[in-house]
Amino acid sequence: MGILNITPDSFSDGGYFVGLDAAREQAERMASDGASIIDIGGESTRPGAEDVSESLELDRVLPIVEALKETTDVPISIDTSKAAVMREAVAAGANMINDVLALQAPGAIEAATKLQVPVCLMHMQGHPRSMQQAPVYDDVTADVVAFLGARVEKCVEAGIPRELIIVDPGFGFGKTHEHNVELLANLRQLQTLGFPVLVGLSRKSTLGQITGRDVSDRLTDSIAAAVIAVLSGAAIIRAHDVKETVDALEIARTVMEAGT
Ligand code: YH5
Repeated sequence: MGILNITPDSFSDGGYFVGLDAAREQAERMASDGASIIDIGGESTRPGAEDVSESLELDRVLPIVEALKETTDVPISIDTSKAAVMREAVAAGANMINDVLALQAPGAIEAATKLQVPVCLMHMQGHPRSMQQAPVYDDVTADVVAFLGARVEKCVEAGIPRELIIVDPGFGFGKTHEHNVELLANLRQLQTLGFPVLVGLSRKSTLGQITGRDVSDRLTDSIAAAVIAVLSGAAIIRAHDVKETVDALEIARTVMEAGT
């Protein structure tokens, strides 16, 4: 899953403009580098981020979905927690929902049930604005597994087919560095849920805390984490650097498939 960076530029009339040509170019590159999914969004879910209004999120994201549908056949994932954005983005051609709130926002579970597209349910402790202040767990892996298991059951009860559900431990979302490392070490336990596991560690601070690298210099860190995740059973890797990640994961896949 390639992460599409949408860079909002302010427009002279005070309106809002997103670099559509840059988005198209980025998407084309990710497609030719071997991405299976392109994820749109993300900025609003970074630690400390402020809430974005529904209309602003729609204004930002819909033109990009429309532009990418003209540009590439690679499935598009929409990174949102808002029911209206899910509906409009899928109407515009998005193929998947990536929700860091695991469909807990008002109307989200109903929207996703109606849309019948794959949905990634992510674990987060707390709220993006405050989640990194003092996250506490008794057993982080057990807590994440229990939360995701409960959300999965809610979704299935609501009418989302099991076949459409993906789970994600939510690295960096309400977790200390130690929690993140423990979760990655225990990633295999997420497979007991019986769903594909998505992992997003690309360029995250927890990697920088190990290597001391700045966010602009975490490619090697991210590749190492992606390989560990796949060897621990992850099915989907969310990554900024698609070409390098795809190469590394081809090595991992080849070796995994050669085991006797
Ligand atoms: C995720 O893990 N993450 S947005 C801080 C960084 C680098 C990257 C300081 N959306 C996930 O990518 N969706 C985000 O460096 C996600 N799983 C899923 N499913 C945060 C992000 C980032 C934050």
